[in-house]
Amino acid sequence: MLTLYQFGNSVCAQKVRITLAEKDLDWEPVEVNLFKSEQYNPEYLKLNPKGVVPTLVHDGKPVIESTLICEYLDDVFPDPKLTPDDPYERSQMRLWSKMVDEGLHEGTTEISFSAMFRERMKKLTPEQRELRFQNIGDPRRRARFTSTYNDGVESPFVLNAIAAFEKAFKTLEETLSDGRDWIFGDKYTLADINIMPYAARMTYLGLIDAWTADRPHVQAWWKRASALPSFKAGLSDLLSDEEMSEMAKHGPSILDRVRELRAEHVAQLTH
Ligand SMILES: N[C@@H](CCC(=O)N[C@@H](CS)C(=O)NCC(=O)O)C(=O)O
Repeated sequence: MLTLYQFGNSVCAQKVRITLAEKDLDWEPVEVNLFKSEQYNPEYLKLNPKGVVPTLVHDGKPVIESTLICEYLDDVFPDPKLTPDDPYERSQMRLWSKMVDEGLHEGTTEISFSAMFRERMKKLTPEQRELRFQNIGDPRRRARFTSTYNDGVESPFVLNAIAAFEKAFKTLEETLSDGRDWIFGDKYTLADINIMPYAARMTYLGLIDAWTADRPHVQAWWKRASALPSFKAGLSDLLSDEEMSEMAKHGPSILDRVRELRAEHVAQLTH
C-alpha cells in the first residue's frame, strides 16, 4: 500500500505524483495543510523530521525527499523504467536532480512566496504566521521565509531564485540543442520529470517567458512535457480553479521586476 502525504499545489509532491501516474500505481493521499502548520504535528514529524511534504509511506515504511521518493518508486516498480540503464548516464541524471535540490526548488519557493503565498500569509493571524516561520530547527529556512514575506521580490533570495532558473533553463536549452526530445534522448526520465513542476509553476505564475522567450528548445520540450498524460494526471488535472487563479492573479505583479533582475544577472555572467 502506498500513501502520499502532500499539500495541494506543492511542487515536490507534484513530481512524485507524475512518477506514480507513469507507473499507473494506486495510492492514497493524506493532506498536510502547510498553512495550518500541520507539518509540525508530532505524528507527522515522526515520519518526516524535516517537517515538509511530501512523504511516501510504502507498506508502513516512510520515504522522504521527493528526489529519493521518485528513485525509490523506480527501483520498486520498474515498469516503465524512468532511469537510464547505463550507470554513467544514471550519474548524469542525478546532476539534474541535484540542480533542483540545490537551487531550483528553493528558488521556486522564494518566487512563489514573494508573488503569491505572501498574500496568503498576510491573512494569517500573527501567531499562525510566527508558527509557519519557525520551520522547526532550521534557521536558514526561517530567514528565507521571513525575507520573502517582508521584502517580496526585492528579497536577495529572489535573486538567487532567478539565477537558479537561468542556470536550469540555459543547461536545458544546451542539452536539447542537438534536436533530442528529452534530456537523455528519445525517452523521458526522472531528469525531465524533476524539472516539470518547476516549469509548470513558472508558467502558471505567468513568469516563464522571462527565461524561455529566447530558448526554442526549452519551449518545445515544455510543450511535449505538459502534454504527457502523467503530467496531467499528477499535476495539472489536480490543481483547483482557485489555485490556478491565485497563480494567474499574483504572478504577473512581479514579472517586470523579475525580467529586470534576470537581465542584470545575465549581464554579469562570464560563462
Ligand atoms: N527537498 C525536499 C523539499 C521539501 C519542501 O520544501 N517541501 C515544501 C513544499 S513544496 C514544504 O513542505 N514546506 C514546508 C513549509 O512551507 O512550511 C523534497 O524535495 O522533498
